[in-house]
Amino acid sequence: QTLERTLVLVKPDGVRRGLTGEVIRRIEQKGYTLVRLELRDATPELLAAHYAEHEGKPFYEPLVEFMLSGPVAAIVVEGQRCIEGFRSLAGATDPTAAAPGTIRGDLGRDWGLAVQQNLVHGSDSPESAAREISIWFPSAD
Ligand code: DAT
Ligand code: MG
Repeated sequence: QTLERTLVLVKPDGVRRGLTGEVIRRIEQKGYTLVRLELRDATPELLAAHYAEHEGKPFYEPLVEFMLSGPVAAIVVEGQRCIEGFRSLAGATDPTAAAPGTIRGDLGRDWGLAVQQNLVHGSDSPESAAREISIWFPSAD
């Protein structure tokens, strides 16, 4: 048994399109628990910390700009192997490549939009999860 916590963000495109509930439904249907849930306006400081690994990449500035374009739903999810598990629920980074049955595959839209508009973020390792949860929820226990 590996009880884990992961940080999920419903990105501004997901919140704008009214898909927050659908993402949460899929998380809960999988059997995971919501530990924290908050609608949040990100800040440049928060995003610089969150996306530190991507700083300097060509998509970094547009990504941060997009993440500032509206509120995000920040969620701490708990469950058995939920870090890898939520990544499976989310699907491939590029929504046009994401498999049917996944959040990005089912709900992603190809409007010639950049890859950053892919509805959700999920931590990619136990180290990332701990780091990201402490960034978004500094008081999390
Ligand atoms: P993921 O969100 O699947 O973990 P990532 O950590 O590699 O993907 O990248 C973070 C976000 O940056 C991703 O959700 C969308 C954006 N992104 C990644 N690669 C990109 C690319 N080649 N062009 C545009 N945006 C990209
Ligand atoms: Mg990532």
